[in-house]
Amino acid sequence: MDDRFDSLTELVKGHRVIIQTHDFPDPDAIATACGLHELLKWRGIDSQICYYGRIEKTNTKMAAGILDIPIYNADELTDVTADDYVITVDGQKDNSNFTDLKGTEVACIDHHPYVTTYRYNFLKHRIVGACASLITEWIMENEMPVSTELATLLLYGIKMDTRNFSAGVTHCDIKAFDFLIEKADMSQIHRLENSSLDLSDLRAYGAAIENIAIYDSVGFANIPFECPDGLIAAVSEFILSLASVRVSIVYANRSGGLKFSVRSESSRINAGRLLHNALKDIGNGGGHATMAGGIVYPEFLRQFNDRHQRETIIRNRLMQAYRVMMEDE
Ligand SMILES: [Mn+2]
Repeated sequence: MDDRFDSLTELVKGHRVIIQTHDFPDPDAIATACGLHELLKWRGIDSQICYYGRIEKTNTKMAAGILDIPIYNADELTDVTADDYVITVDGQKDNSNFTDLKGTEVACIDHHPYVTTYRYNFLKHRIVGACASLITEWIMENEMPVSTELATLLLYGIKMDTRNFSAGVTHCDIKAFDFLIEKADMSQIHRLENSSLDLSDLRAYGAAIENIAIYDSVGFANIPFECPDGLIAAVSEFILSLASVRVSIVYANRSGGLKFSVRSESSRINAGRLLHNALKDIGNGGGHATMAGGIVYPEFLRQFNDRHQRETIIRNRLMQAYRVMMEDE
């Protein structure tokens, strides 16, 4: 299948087009969706952007406001029918973070490991640092004029998903950076980068710091209340910044289950595989080599009355999976 932008426009022309990001979108998902919206508009194709969940973090909300494009909560789009064409961005249909929208998924633009068995009519998929880099590639190939605002948003999305060009960076991301850096408003990016914490976020950091435990080079921390995915991930990054921690595992309550965020700076530990192996049968998990997410199902947790007992079992499973991977090399 060819992944040229022209092929996508051929496919969607004459249909109502909806761009769906993953649930609880992050800056990369927002940037990708807005970039695609602008590309389509440039070719005379109208589209609407939507997501399920919420836009949770302050900096993501700020990013979503950079361009004057409405971004809908999917619940607001009550008139979607099966005839409408959906393009999923920064994720794939049937991913656990992709609530099904009523329309027909015809195309996917994504940079995560390809796991869905769903057959799209069109696919632009490569493992690169950020999905926004794939959109920037299309902008460059098609020589679309780029506004300062769009360049700023795309570059911010790429910086966020590559942890400032330090994780999962590919040639594609570097080329996007090279193209966007001259066009973006760097002072606005600086402002976004320094608006990542809400006062309420500090509660989660505080709770995690209270109970952090380190085994070998694995740092565990629990946030003992419900909190947004992005915040769990941010706390996980924070724990990883400890010199003695090479793999951080942070988890929080999630509708009766436990939500996990894992970060790895060890070349021997693939975070996605670690979570996948450890949570088999009791939940599910997966993701990239350096960052991963997962969940332990409420059904598993309900077998135990004692919170510490169940958490010990889960930590042991994770440490077991960790040791197996360390010995594998
Ligand atoms: Mn992404």
